[in-house]
Amino acid sequence: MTPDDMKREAARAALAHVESGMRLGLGHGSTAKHFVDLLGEKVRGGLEVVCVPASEFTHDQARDLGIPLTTLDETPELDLAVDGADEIGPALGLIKGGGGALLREKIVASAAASMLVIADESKVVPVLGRFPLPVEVIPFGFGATRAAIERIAAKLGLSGELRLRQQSDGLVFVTDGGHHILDCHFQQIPDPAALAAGLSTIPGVVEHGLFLGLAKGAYVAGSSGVRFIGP
Ligand code: ABF
Repeated sequence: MTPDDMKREAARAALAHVESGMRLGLGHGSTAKHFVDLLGEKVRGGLEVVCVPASEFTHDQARDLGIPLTTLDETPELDLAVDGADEIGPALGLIKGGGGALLREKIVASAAASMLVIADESKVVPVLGRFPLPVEVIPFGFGATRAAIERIAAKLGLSGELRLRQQSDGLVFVTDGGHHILDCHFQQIPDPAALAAGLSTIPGVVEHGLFLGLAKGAYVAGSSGVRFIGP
């Protein structure tokens, strides 16, 4: 199986949780894209769901597949959110946001009674942090926000480069919400809860990519098949 086949198999496993009548949150990224593709097939087969997409990309994909869409204004409570992750650590703690959609992903996941993660085995890690932690920041006051993040990191014994995310053409990346992303290369985050709490105190931080206590399970696909990681 190629890594892409694994992502598709993880997505297929999560699809087994979807029933007619459900209100779904749809994530973003290449694994979530497989889920949306497979969901589209089910919808064409008669499955009745309404979905809130977490990115413009997923919105357009779902719309093109004929998947009924709604918003969190019309449908503030969801039954299930299904999304990928950049890292899956202990206790189903996640790093997300490599795809640049972490804010909407977190809003959608938080609106759902349950969140399932879909990923290939490469995403499972013993300690979060090898993947640079994305922190979404307001452009205004960027320098002060960056300095505040550095202070909080230093207090927790974390060091590493904080890099403003750029697009391939060298321009600063702008999120769907009009913000920037600072990728924090900490390598290891032994206490994700303390870092999450610290980041949340900084006014210029819109959100961060630590998703703690949100995922209720993960389907992880490897060459020998799909396994479930539970709480
Ligand atoms: C999103 O997709 C993320 O938050 C994460 O950044 C990414 C995972 O990407 P992929 O599924 O392409 O590996 O859900």
